Amino acid sequence: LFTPAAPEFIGRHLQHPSPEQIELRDGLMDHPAHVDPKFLYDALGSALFTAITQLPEYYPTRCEAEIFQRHGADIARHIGPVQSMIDLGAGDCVKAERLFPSLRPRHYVPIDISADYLQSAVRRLRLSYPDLQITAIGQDFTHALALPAGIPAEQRLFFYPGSSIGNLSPEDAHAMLQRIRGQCEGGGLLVGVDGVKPRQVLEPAYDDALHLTAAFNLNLLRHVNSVLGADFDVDDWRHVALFNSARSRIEMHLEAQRAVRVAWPGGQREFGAGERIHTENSYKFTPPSFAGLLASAGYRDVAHWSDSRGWFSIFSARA
Ligand code: AVI
Repeated sequence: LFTPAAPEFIGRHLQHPSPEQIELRDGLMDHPAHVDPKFLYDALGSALFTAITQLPEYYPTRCEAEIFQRHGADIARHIGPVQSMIDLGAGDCVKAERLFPSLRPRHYVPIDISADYLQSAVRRLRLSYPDLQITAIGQDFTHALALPAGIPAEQRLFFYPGSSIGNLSPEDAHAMLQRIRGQCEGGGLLVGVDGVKPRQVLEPAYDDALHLTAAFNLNLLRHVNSVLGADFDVDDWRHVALFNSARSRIEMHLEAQRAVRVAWPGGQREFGAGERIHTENSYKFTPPSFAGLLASAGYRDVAHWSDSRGWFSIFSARA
């Protein structure tokens, strides 16, 4: 049954749709439907992602921590002195914090689309590091990167951990790397990259036994409901994660468990049973393929370190 939203809600959403509402509406009407993975990260989504990083199946976070633990001194040597550390997708800021003792930045600039979540992390950091200058920015940096003035480019180290670069299409990843380079010429980039590995390892990492990743993916529908005024019922959908080896990426989808009609102010769509909404890609790279991407985006002096199983790598490069 189609229940229209309250008139004032329709008015607010229809007369002046925000860019986010237009993006969502267009993605939902596409064939196949898609929603940008940034909509995974409302406050609950960010908390669910933090929980995912503690799952036994989700290896990237532990592999990355192992690399910093085993090779931190080497990595710090390769980077050289750091004045300002700009943390892209900082989340709870814990990854950057682990590097403070070896990199010793004077200024920390965490950037995250989930501004509320970032604020609470920064409150905690300010207590622990009273001498560290912190400038927190709530921003979707995937299309544009606006930084506070007064930090010379050559003093900037961009920190992009966790293989978040893999959530971008190859074209967007290349553009993003170029954009970062444009902001730190003479400075550097430290980026975490997930490796290609057997499906038996990859798929459980994105479809865990506790169903936390399923909750993370399904929560996107609630976020879409609140941004677009849509009426998705989470119970109508199920989480699907699969490794597409031809494209070297994990794909996450939400699959309709039955025929459903979803409405939002000014629009609606019917989904057949089994029809999917594509919600995320997570690209996996071989070390040479990522080194090639960095070189094509203009970086030099590229070095990388991997964990003991060779599952994950940290790349350091000069801009
Ligand atoms: C944030 N990003 C690197 C995660 C990944 O592994 O692609 C997002 C994620 N999706 C499902 N689990 C984790």
